Amino acid sequence: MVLPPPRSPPPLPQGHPNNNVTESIYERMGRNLHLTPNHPLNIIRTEIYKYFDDNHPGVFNKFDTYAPIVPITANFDEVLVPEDHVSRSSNDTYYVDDKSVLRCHTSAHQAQTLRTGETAFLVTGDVYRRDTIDATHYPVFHQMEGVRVFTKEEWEAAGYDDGTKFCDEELKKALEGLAKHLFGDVEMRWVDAYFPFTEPSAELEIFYGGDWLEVLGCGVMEKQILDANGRDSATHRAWAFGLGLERLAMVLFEIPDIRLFWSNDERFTSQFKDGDKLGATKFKPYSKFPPCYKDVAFWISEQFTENNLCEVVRGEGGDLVEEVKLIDEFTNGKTGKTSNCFRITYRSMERSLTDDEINAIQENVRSKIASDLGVELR
Ligand code: FA5
Ligand code: MG
Repeated sequence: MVLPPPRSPPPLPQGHPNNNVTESIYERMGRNLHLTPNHPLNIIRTEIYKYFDDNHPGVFNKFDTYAPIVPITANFDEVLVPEDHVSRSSNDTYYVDDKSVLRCHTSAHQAQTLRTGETAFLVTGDVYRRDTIDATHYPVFHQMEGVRVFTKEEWEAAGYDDGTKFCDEELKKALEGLAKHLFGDVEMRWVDAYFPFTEPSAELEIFYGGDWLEVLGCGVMEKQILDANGRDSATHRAWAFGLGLERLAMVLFEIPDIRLFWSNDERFTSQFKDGDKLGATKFKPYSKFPPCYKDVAFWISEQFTENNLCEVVRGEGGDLVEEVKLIDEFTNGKTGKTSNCFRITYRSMERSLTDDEINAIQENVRSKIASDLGVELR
């Protein structure tokens, strides 16, 4: 498969003091993996659409080209994220300037889409988060938002007088059905969760690779969001969910590392075909190259965060970085200073790495840590 050339990224105002979008993130914008023919994310998006269309013909409208730069109000305020919520911090979110962010979830489009009069819709797109680094977390990933609004007549006709209860049950049924459609018999469980925009809320986990993997968050939309966007909550209720497309595709195709979705290597891209029978394709690893471990220890300061460290490491090492993990922490009784030791795992999915290459990257990582993170290397 030949990937189409990347669309030119949307204009990104540079130089604003709030702008914390790094080069390596900027490069990912406009890649549109979820719309790339024969890409696993395109295949899973299409399968999910098919599930909803087969079960509810003509009900769901789809939006998958909304731009990822959104107003702060859409990303946070319109979905009731409190002023002091951690997700608003520049440690967690990429700010473009003082008015806009790279959306950190597709929920940023809930209110806007409701306002245009839609009652059942699926919104798919790339989302951006400053986050930790390991096999199931990546700073750019893809979500699909689902929303369905019901009227009082609908839940009463189904024999319910509690619209919230009706929505909650409809939601769980729809998502369990989706998991069955995608994976057949798979072990799954519901876990209680909290989101500012839903009540009650839950997360679905799937047993994969010997552990529980969180694949989605969901719940019954807060009435305030309905009321603010043209649906009187006295006569309307809605369910909403946000799926992690990479996580679902990892389970479906047995893809072991989230970095692979960005690979242009033929040995990866040639393995997936639009329209293949669901469940027939399993990723065949072309080989596992050896990892290279580098530890870095430093005295932390108050401003130090793991997300900032991950950004520095990703900036220097790119997709050669497989994991960044805290392996030791202690506080010196006399000075009161706290030391952290992180282990960085470098591994290419395509070739063997040379010592020289990794040593050079690690040297750059060390000097960036010392100059940018306000810590003292040990
Ligand atoms: C949300 O983003 C909510 N907006 C979901 C939601 C929508 C809840 C509507 C209620 C109603 P959360 O932060 O848990 O929730 O992310 C949702 C999913 O995105 C996760 O379950 C996971 O599958 C995926 N995900 C989260 N962070 C990452 C990451 N760094 N890399 C890859 N996938 C991720
Ligand atoms: Mg979650």
